Amino acid sequence: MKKIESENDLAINGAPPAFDQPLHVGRPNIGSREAFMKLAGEMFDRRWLTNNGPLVQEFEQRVASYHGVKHCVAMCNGTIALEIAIRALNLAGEVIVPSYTFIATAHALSWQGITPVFADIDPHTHNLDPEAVRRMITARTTGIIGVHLWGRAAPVEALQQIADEHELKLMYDAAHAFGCSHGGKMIGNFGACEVLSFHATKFFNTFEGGAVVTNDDELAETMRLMRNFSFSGFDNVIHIGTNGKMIEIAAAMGLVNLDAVESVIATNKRNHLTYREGLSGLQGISLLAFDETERNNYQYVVMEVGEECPLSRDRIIEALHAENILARKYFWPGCHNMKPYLDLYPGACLMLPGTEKVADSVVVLPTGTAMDSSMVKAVASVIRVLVKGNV
Ligand code: T4K
Repeated sequence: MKKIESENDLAINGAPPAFDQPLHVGRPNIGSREAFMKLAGEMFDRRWLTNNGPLVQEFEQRVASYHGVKHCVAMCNGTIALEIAIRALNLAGEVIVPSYTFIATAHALSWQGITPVFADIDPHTHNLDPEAVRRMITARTTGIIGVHLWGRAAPVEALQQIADEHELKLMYDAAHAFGCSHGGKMIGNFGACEVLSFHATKFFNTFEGGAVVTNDDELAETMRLMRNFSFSGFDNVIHIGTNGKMIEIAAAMGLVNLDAVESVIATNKRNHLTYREGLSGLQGISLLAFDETERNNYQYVVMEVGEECPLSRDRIIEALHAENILARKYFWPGCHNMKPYLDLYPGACLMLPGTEKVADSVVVLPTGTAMDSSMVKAVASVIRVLVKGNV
């Protein structure tokens, strides 16, 4: 790691990069390897590798109790979990979603012939704007999928009110919100159900994995069947199903990582505060804040580059990449600007000014256990030199 003190130290000006090895936004956090190997050994001895094994069952119970929710239905990834929740809720026709989200939120609908209708976000929160949701309701609308972007809760009370008024189903893509709360209540307890992702790049991972959490007994049972081809008993299939099962080795990783989850959150919080200090007072640069009265996982460090910043967002990204800091433009350019949605709604950008603004201004910075404080300080000092030097 090289010190960056002036413009002459910057890689875009011909100096060697600040870091020898690339820094990634989604570097996995990995708990005790010994504990993982022990669970893997026991799994091999049992010869039970998938199909609702004991590790998956234990994992489900621990995730449910961590979120204070009745049911956790573990799946092979967050996208399949979204698809199964959507199908179990009988969503059809049109479903309102934000465009400012990972493409999986929209794809999970389109994959089953449902039209995602994009509502704008509030540029201050990056989450759905309830008034924009109201504007997109038509006779074909059957539901709303809110996203708790960056782990900060969507406007759950307002969305519930809209859903109740219009008799719409409401569920959440909570892929970012493992371990977060809203109004003191853990995520997992809002809407009909909420979908978690345990992908390797999430702060809590099961290699690949996901789950639907819900307090609805019937819904949970339907999803349990659907993730296993809808087999009810040995030779009896009762409705359409798929293969969405979590495997035992993924649950083993989850159990081990659950033991480490509080310490990972503490590291993320420390990194967040170190970035906040390192980036303070820079013209046009701000860091998205978390409500400290809630539980947060701090897994995304979201920097916004405003119009007053002397450098463009893309120039900052280019300069960071030259230093081996692989910052990301999540979720640029917005789902509505990617196919097939671009062809479906060619004029959508006019309806989504908040989405366009935020998608053009965000830089997500590396954090997690792969980043110590000195690395975070070094990334912040690169940005300081860049912005102050106005290169
Ligand atoms: N809804 C929302 C709101 C989501 O954000 C996501 C997933 C989903 C639904 C769907 O859940 P899953 O079906 O994925 O469970 C990554 C993840 O693949 C994706 O899971 C995640 N959101 C999204 C925000 O980020 P990419 O395209 O950015 O991945 P990639 O391959 O560029 O990796 C990101 C960085 O992490 C790279 O710099 C490399 C590094 N990395 C990655 C992996 C896999 C590592 O260092 N080690 C690794 O093992 O999508």
